[in-house]
Amino acid sequence: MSEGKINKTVYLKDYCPPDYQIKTVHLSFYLGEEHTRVYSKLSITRSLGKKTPLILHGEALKLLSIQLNGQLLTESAYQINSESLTLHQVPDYFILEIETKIYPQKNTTLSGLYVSEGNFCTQCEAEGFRRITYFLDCPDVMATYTTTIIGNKEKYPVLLSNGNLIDQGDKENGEHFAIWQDPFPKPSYLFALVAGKLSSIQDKFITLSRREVNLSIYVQPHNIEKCTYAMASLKRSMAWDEQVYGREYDLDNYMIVAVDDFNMGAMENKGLNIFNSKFVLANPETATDTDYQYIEGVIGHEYFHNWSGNRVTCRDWFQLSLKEGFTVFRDQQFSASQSGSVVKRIEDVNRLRTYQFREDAGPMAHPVRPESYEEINNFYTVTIYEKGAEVVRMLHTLLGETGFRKGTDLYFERHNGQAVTTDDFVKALEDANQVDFSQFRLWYSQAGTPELHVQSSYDADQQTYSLKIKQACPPTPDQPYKKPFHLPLTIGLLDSQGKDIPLQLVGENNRIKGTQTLEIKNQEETFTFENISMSPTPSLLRGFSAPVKLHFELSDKERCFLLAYDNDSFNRWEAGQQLAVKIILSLTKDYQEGNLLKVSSIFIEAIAKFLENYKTDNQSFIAQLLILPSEHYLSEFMEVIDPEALYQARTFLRKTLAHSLKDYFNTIYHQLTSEKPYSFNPQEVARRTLRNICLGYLMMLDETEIHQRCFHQFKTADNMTDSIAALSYLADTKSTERESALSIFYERWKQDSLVMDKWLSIQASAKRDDTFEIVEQLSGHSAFKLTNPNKVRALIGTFCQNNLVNFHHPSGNGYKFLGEYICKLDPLNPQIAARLVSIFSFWKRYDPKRQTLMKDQLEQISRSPNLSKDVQEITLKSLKMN
Ligand code: B3K
Ligand code: ZN
Repeated sequence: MSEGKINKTVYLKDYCPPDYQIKTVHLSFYLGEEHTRVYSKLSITRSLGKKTPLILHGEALKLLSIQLNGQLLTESAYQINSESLTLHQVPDYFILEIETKIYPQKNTTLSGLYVSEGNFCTQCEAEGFRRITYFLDCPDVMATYTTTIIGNKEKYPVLLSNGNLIDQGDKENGEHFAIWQDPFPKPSYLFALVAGKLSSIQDKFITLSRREVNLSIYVQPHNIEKCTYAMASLKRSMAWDEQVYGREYDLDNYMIVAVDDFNMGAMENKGLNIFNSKFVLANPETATDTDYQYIEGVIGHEYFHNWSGNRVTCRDWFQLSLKEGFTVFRDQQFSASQSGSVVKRIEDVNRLRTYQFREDAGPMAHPVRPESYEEINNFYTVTIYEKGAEVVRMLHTLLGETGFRKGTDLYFERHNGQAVTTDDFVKALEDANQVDFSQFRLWYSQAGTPELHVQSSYDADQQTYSLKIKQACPPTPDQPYKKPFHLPLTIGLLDSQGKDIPLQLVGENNRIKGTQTLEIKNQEETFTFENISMSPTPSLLRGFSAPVKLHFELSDKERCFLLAYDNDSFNRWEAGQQLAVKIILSLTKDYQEGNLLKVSSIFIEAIAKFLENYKTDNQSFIAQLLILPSEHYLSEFMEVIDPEALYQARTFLRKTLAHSLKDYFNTIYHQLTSEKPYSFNPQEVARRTLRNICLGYLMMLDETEIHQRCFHQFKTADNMTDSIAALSYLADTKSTERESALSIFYERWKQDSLVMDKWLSIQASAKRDDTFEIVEQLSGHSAFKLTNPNKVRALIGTFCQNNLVNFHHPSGNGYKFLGEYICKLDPLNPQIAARLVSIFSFWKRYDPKRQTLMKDQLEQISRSPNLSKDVQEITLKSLKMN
């Protein structure tokens, strides 16, 4: 364990409303080259009858002075340690003025105030504000902020903070100032400041009530041409939120700033979002279709937070999913509405089942509303975000579109300006619809992925069909027993023609056409449908109506039938995935046992049918069908994960498909070639995706002619999507084209940091046997920078997280490499280091030899001196030492 420090656990059950409230905050920042001085003036009220001392949070601060009601305090009047400032004697209402000194230029944690590419910016969520000044840094302390920024005019011509600009002007010595005022009370985590040399694009949005909002996107001057898509996405998000949720923007300005050094995707600071430049900057030459989709999604997400997060915020950090789960659900709805296809749902479910289900079954498993944490930054997880969104989606399904909207209207109206809980959210939905969600609330308090076991029976005499459903949820670290969940199970029954049979439950009068949602509440229950004249093929969990694992026996023939006919597109895709999972897992077993590998023709024939109809069928759907389940996803089905066998099995299936369907792939590849210049719209995205997937299959054949074709595509493409697809296939080969392509790409793009991230990650994901050595070399390359999270994710993250066969090489080299990087990174940026530790969290899922090697690394990390809270929590929980 690290020297002497033991992390403190924070418990939900200990929550108390704050004894003091801060009503107004006046901040002045004197930006300097070596340090920055922060002057803060707070008006503070003590809650009635409270006698406790005032304890302000503060970290990495140098206190210069404190005044209470204008009186300078001497050192005996307060106590200070590395985390707080305590004042024992304070009146009921008072003004506190505090001056601190901070070092943004040296701040590599990217939390608090820091410098990225010469520009100042902030990141305060969750607890970064306390690294700027002493404060009650909790979300239930809401104040109005007035912020003055003073800095050198030439170095920092742009000075921004939340709200409205109320004054600006020049000062002496080449300095200037700006004063910003945010009229809406907000928690400190939504505070933001930006100062630097930035250019901007401007636009306007007229709200429903005809108010004009000025929109600006600020970037480094050389990126000014790359902001138009982000701006268009913002305007679409604003219109969508008005239309679908009746939510209008509330300030006169909405500003977005892009920075290169950022710990996550973006931050929803009130009126002044700060973004990782990866989610703002795009043009066809540098950004892929996927980048464009992410930009739209993240811009939407941060914008939607203005209501679900900012106007109504969280009472405490245990309620994080109140804003994140709901906002992810909103951004998923938004993105799906823009592309109009099932692909968004497929991608979201894939992410959930691959990463969240794994988290739910691992040492860091926690409920959507956790009971405790040591370091809150470790709880920005797939459970809070993605499972949280599924929980909101189930509420939406149970209430229907109209009922859900009634509920959210009441929620926003009732809690506007408040810091509330997930319980308040559910209560508003209940009250608006007169329903009882008490059992449903278990989704917030119980961790683990429920499993549904379904059995069916058909009674030809009675013409009835029954589904018997049992649910169970496996134990998780702090919760050995679970109560049954309340969940929506959406189903359909297909007749022999593949048409949905109208459904009527025994004893109910109404006959529902097609899809019906059953409400499951008990550990075991049976639903019987009548007037079913033939034994149907059931389509269960349509649209993935609940975040559960479904166990239901289907024959391969039945799966192929669903794949061909199910009118729920998600389940059509799911039937194909299930077939592929079954085939790959059985190939994996054969590989392990040294048997000959062979693929049955039924799957190949089913795929061929879709390829035949590629002109008329939905191309984006066919593309999804051709993407085999990932090694990550497949590994969840294995008792003991064998990365090598999985990789070989999956590759074997890809090669088999490539050989058997070569002619289709060739034809489609050629037919889908287009001379039109790049444009980003659903049809074109589908065309490019399908065409590039065909190329990927053809590249499995490892033929010179195809290598050349791939190289040709790489060289001639007018857009990054086609160019990078080709490059990534080449990077996997040992062809001569590989080296040329990588170096052409490097020479062309070496000045563009985001494109260089792609160059790094493509090499890190290559399945070649020398990838580890290449990654090691690249970690010393000038394109890599340890202090930049995007670079760390691109190289180290990609190799260790996405290149399973190489990272888990039995030599343990990959593990050692990761262990060393975690230790190097932790003193610089604990949040990013902790993310990397979680890769080791699943060590128990592997064979004993790999287990020992990974555990050794975890133990070594746990022994390093001055370990951060972040890394310590995940390391020790993974080792189960606390
Ligand atoms: N709310 C931020 C995440 C902050 C993460 C702090 N470690 C971005 C988002 O979810 O919109
Ligand atoms: Zn969010």
